[in-house]
Amino acid sequence: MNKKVLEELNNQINEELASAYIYLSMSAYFESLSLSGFGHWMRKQADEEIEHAMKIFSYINERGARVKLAEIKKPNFKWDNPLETMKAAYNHELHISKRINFLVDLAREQKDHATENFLQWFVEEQVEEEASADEIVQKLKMVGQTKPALMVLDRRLSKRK
Ligand code: OFO
Repeated sequence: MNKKVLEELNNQINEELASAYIYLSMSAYFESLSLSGFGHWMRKQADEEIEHAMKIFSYINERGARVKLAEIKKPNFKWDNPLETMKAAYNHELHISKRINFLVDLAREQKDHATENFLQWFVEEQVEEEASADEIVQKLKMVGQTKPALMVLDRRLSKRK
């Protein structure tokens, strides 16, 4: 496997695990506000991020290359309010989308067609990742300081499978 592509795929494992860490921290923050529906949603999000990391982990192994794990960056501990937390989640997904696009460009440049093809799943997934975080940001903007509406949204988020 091309050296640069391998290095960046390994970096992406780290990015995905760091995403899981960020969302777990957000989950704990929401739990501390007694917003357990939001907390649940974030835990599910963290589970998905670990799946993303493991997809790349398996792919590298399948290609006969070597997975190299690195330190995971400490996530933020506190946010100002639910809206700011969800905005941070949305911005984080924009960052991850940029990373995926960069990886696709790199695979293309290095003529690694298998990796370019493998990454298409992530390209699609990022559309969904951005949309689901943004949807909650928009709803929180509508809810504003209205507590009952926030509780309704919290209940809705608790249903995430
Ligand atoms: Fe792995 O998509 Fe979110 O970060």
